[in-house]
Amino acid sequence: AEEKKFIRLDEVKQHGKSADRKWVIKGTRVFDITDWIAAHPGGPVIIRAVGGSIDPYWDIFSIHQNPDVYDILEDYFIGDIDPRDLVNGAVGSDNIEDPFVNDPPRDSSLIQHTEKPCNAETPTSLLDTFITPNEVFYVRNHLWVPEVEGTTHTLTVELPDGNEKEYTLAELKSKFAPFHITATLQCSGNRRKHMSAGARHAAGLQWDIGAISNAKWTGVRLRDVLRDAGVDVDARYLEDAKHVQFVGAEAYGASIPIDKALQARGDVMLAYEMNGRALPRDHGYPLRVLVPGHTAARSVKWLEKIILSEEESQSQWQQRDYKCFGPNQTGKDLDWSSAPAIQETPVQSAMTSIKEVSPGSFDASRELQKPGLTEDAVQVAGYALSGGGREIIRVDISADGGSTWQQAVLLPDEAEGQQSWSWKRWHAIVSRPVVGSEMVVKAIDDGYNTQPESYVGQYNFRGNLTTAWHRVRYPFSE
Ligand code: MTE
Ligand code: MO
Repeated sequence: AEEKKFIRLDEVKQHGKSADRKWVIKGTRVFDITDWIAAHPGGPVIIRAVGGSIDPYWDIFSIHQNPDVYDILEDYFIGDIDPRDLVNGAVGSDNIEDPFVNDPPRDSSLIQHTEKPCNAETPTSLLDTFITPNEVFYVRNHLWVPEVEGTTHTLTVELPDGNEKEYTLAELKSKFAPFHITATLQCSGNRRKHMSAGARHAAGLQWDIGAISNAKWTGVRLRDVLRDAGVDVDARYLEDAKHVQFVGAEAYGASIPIDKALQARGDVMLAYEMNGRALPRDHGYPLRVLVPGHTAARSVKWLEKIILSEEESQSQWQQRDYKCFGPNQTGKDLDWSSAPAIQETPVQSAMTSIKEVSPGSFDASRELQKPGLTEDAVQVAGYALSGGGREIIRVDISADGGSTWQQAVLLPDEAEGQQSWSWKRWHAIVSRPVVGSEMVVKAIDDGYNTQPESYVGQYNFRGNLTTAWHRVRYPFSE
């Protein structure tokens, strides 16, 4: 029998990212993966783990929990961790690097669904301003927050012919005209909790109504940068360039169709400021894409590379997670390629505040006052949004579960941008519902698209794009 080789932890640590030979630990076993790194399907992100344990990374990238992947690793086995370095038969947790150690601190008013990675929604009480302050803007991270240097950061643009062009952040700022827009970002999973409750359990984070926020963004036009990099942005047809892929510094990636990227009125931005300040680390410092009118998954943070290609991004976030199937189609034996990735989003609305008011006691603005109101009433407010730059033209409110309706007042917020990229806030005063009845909201956009009535018909097993009528039962405090 072959003699067992034991390796000390300190020796593994010396085989980190600057070493010639790069080692990783899986469980208590050591592998020299140097010759395999270039073939890693996930790209150079694997460098992050060398010199230590890959277990915390494999927990995040669950795609690795698969016999084929274990087989690949087996070819590179070089020995076991020396028993003197084991605690109860395992590598002690203080020797396993936490990928999230360098994440930034977060505002305590955010509602955290998971801490590592950070997934936190804006509390309902803070969803009622047109602009969401940076500190309480919802956070949706699939991985850790990468440490990116603002002063030395460069963006690489790869053209279909393989040529590359590089821009430092400073070059982007000085070479191209800055512009700004207000735009809402909404996660595809916003309101998933309602779908789980109203139909059946949908897989994923159980967001309430706060995986959505609105900000004023400053940056340069993707269209201008692509033109400078050599793309014929006015061509009617571009050979080999059907999609624009975005790669984040921590390994996240997604893409959008070339038409959206090049549209003169599409306002796709490489953003470096959010509400007048440098992007916070959680929101992509120092550079992110902002794809207004599309699901927020395409607005890649910590933007490092742009690739023009025939194909969409091959990331799991383009190929799998952010797609919708029929209510009867479930994860087993599903042909993921049969559904397109979510891009533009449907009509959405939600109630963010419901207050009981008595005649004469309104704190609402004057346009909301109903002269002659003599009964107790309810003042309700919320947001409404459509995708693709379509504008919300009407919001309907019902105080009796959807039998009778009235129109809310749309607030005159100053949205900026060439199309409608921001949520509309609305207010209404309605009669007080009878006990046990539901307040309901639905919105309509300028294509007369509206929201479905029921979660059951809208159900999809990943719980994406939950937009069925938002309902709240009276009395409101549960
Ligand atoms: N970009 C990177 N690099 N990594 C990510 O995890 N998450 C995406 C998108 N861009 C993500 C990303 C998703 S799913 C959403 S909803 C938005 O970022 C969230 O943006 P925010 O955290 O600034 O609100
Ligand atoms: Mo998302």
